[in-house]
Amino acid sequence: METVYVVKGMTCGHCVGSVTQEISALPGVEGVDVVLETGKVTVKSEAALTEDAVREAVDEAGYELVGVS
Ligand code: 9UX
Repeated sequence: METVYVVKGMTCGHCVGSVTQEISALPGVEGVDVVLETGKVTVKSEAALTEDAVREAVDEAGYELVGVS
């Protein structure tokens, strides 16, 4: 399944790398695609992730989760 999150605060390619790395480390994640310009982070996973787990990963990277759709 795919879930789209919105992350606030990313401004460069390194930010994208950090968020990608942290979310990729969550159990069950198969792919992460970040669009820097919009802050949209599409996460492909074999099962639904908890919003808390994703929020924590984003937080760990130094950014803020502001939306899920
Ligand atoms: Mo550099 Mo991207 O501090 O935040 S990693 S702009």
